[in-house]
Amino acid sequence: MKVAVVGATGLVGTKMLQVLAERNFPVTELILVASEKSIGKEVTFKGKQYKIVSAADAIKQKPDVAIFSAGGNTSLEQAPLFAEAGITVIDNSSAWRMDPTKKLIVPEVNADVLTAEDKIIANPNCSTIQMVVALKPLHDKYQIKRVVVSTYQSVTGTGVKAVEQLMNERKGVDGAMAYPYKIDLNVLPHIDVFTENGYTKEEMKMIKETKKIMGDDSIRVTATTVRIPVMGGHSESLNVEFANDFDLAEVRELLSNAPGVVVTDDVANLKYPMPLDAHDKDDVFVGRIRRDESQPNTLNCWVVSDNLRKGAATNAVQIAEYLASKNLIGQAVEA
Ligand code: 11C
Repeated sequence: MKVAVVGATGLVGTKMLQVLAERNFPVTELILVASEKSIGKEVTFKGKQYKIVSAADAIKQKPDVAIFSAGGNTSLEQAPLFAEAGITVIDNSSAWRMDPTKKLIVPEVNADVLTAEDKIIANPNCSTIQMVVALKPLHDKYQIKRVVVSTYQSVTGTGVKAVEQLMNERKGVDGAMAYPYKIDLNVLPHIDVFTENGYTKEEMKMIKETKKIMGDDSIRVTATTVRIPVMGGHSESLNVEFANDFDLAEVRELLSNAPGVVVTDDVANLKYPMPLDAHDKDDVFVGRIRRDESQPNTLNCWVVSDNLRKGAATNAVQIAEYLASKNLIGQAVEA
């Protein structure tokens, strides 16, 4: 398969190449695209050097699939150009997620809705992805009424500049600020921009995207998203109210058997998910599974995953793997 990676030099783009290589995605040709200032630079994939090209050059080379992690504006501008040329786009930005004509996909949850006609497919926000992977098997069994989520998110979700800010602060070196405040030894209850209702865009993404991916508008979600000085992945405290009662042993079994989920829940031996352990892994780790004793049919749990992996690159590559396995790439008539 001829694969283009658009935004190949960013944190997610770099992880994308790592994941494509590790999972042995059948790349017959690789086309790397980045912003103008990177054109001509070389990037290594599986020991071979590739030169960064422009989006226009990439389209001329007619890849089968283009995986975008280049930001919303680039995606709004360039994804349709790829799609019009018959190239299937899997997009990591927020540009197309809530567009009713585009599918928002987490393979463990809703890959079955994909068809060969889907030429721009949206990859959800990282904090939403790990949450719905854990929620799906429980929703299928007990039907979720409401989720209260609080997040503890890694600086890698912001990008290279934020990682540099954290490292500079740790070394006591002055440098550019990715956040309005210090992040080391601090916690910022603020991810993405604030919206009119007092919530941040990150919080609204978790609310809206969850309903779309789960295909169920009746699920009520409220979120507080928080940045912490951590690198390995995002953590989430979930409080989930179900329509039906549950058995804790059965919850553990459902999660243990769910695709993409690893249950790490043995408090007697101090085993619970942590970002240090989730770092560079593809799974969603769930622990601290317990009943909310303050109201009926309600569960508390703790969910951790590497936001650059399952939250971005891995999920996008899994979408491509699904499309390839079902022969859904390159079948649709060119627009
Ligand atoms: C963060 N969740 O951790 C964000 C990063 O909509 O794809 C991903 C933003 C997005 O800051």
